[in-house]
Amino acid sequence: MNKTGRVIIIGDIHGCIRELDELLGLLKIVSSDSLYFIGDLIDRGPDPAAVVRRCRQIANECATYLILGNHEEKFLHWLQHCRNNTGMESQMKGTEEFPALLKGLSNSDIEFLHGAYYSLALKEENITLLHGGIFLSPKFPFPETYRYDLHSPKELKGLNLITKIRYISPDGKFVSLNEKTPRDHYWADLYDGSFGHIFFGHQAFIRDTPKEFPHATCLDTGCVYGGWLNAAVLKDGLKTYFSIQSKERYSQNINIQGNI
Ligand SMILES: [Mn+2]
Repeated sequence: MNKTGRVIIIGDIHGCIRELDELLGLLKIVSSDSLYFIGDLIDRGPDPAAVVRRCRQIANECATYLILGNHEEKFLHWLQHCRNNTGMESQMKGTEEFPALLKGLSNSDIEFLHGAYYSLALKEENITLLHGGIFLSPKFPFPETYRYDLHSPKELKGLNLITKIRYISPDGKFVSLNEKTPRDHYWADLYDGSFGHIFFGHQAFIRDTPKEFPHATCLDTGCVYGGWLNAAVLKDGLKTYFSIQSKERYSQNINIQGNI
């Protein structure tokens, strides 16, 4: 972590390369910056391979970190099955785009994805970065810093929920999207700040600025759904947002929160 540079956190890109390039142009990245992509670089949008390549290439310009999104997690899981000839990849749902994506990625791009973090704690800033959300249950692993390729499957047990959490039941359990009831709460409404301020993505809030919660900020402003691509820039205790409007609605979605 560079004390003098900016901390820049970029929301869910989902293959929107034109908007990403525009945002990077606006940000004018310099070598003292630290850049964090909050996950879901791929799927749904026009050119996911180009987005992975750009994120990997920009690591030559400044310190760059990728937070693992549920879409990257699924892609790496799928790839593991393909490489190990298990035949299981054909049974995985939501993998239609992966063969074409794989063709567009270099070994360095795939290595970049493997180096992603389930969660990343920036102690000096008192913030934690993750893609989906967390439980407040004591059973849930403390979301400090977990890198995808540096932990055993056992250590990572339960961590994969970090990429997927949206709703939590009244008794503190993960609720999948199609099982949500009015009694369940969005995790960020309940989060008490115990792990510092959390920057996250995953849930598209279609609006021109990130959605703020008492102790968390959602940077997914639905670029791929015709919304915006946002970056939060932290410097000297101040937070500024940089925003690019999507050029078109690339994907339809059943789970948009609307203008709230
Ligand atoms: Mn996601």
